Amino acid sequence: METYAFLHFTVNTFTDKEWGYGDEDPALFNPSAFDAHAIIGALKAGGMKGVILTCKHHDGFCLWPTRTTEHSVRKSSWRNGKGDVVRELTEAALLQGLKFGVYLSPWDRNTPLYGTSKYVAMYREQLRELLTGYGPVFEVWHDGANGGDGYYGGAREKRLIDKRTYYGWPQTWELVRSLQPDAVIFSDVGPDIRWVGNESGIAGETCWATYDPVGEDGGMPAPGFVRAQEGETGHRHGSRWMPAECDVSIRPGWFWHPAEDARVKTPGELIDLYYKSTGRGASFLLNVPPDRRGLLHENDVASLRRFGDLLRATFSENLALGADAHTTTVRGNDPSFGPLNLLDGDRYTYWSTDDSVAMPEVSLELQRPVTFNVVRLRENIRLGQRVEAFAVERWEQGAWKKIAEGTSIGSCRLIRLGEAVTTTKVRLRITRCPVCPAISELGLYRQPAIS
Ligand code: FUL
Ligand code: CA
Repeated sequence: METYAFLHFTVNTFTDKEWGYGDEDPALFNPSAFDAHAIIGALKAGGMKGVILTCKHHDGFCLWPTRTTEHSVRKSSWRNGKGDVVRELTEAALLQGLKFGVYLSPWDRNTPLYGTSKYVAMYREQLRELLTGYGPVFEVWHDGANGGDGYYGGAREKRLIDKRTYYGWPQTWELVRSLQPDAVIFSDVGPDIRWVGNESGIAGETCWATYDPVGEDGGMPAPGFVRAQEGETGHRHGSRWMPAECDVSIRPGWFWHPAEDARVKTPGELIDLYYKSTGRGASFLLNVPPDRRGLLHENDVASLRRFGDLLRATFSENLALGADAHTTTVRGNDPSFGPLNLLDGDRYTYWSTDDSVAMPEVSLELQRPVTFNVVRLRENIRLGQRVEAFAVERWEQGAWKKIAEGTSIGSCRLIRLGEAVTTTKVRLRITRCPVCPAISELGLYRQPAIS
């Protein structure tokens, strides 16, 4: 999906905190003008294809009227205790064509049950409510944070759990599978997609979808207990398919704080992050926190919109369209593996070669001189990540001249050139690949100036 949004919203929005202790009065949650349609509309203008909501953050307050605890919107003053943030957001998302995802914090600083097996049952029941009551869910997000200290029904103490065994993750994942088989499950250890290992929104310059998470002590890993840095690049010969997701906030904090209204990332900074996440084959999960009105702040909305406009302006036209494509070799001389598949806008039709040819070249002869500053490459990701190194060249004064080189491609590799180049021919050389490549796009684009 490449780009989707996070919404961090709960009692913290009203207490100006990042982590609530769990003793917050539910009445605090009282957005004055909550408007799910406005929030979803602003995310859509920013090019977001889905939205993941903190249905419950570490403080334990539930944004939907759960049957599992009293600590929810039902006890709040918002909509006289009859409101349901999850309901309103899922309906607005459905209407505007965004997918919906669930963040449900495994750590719960409110419930007295935390630390016992009864809490694990409660957590699963909360998941069951969210995964059965609100339509399709595209992603389930399991955080790794467990700080220990909390309210815990009044005990106000430190409770430590064994991150590897307490939650019984395999069983919880089975539950998600049975209720929402199409949802991808996120955590530090997958099983479907992995944390990239930082909260700056940046994947490794080389980034593999394959990965074998390792525990902090070199042994068994668990959410909140991994050698996180290895998530940035993944492992070339990893045994599991677990692409990276890059989460980052549009502001310094995850929740809205009045003091950060002037510290919203600029469209240029967002574009930069897009190239360093989506452009390295990972996905970009951008947090935009609603304020006390229950709306996205004007500064965030403006930045998002400009970001979305820039992406649309850049990628709406592949300047290589209409080019003649030449290659020394096509798999089985079969046109269905021919190089025009690079230009058809379909990320699963691809150019490939015979099994014996792993490092081929393809050149595009453009109909007229074309000026571009972005190159987009894609592999047919259904056939795995094959390429380990490539070079892009342009034709200049009767010779090929290298303009870029890189390593992994994956589902999307974006190359930004320092300055725009104008040429009539472009060549892609696969310079390291253990098997025949399966390339589905070679696109040339022009990004307009940012301001
Ligand atoms: C972290 C949490 O502790 C933060 O509050 C936030 O939700 C972030 C996305 O994940 O682990
Ligand atoms: Ca294609």
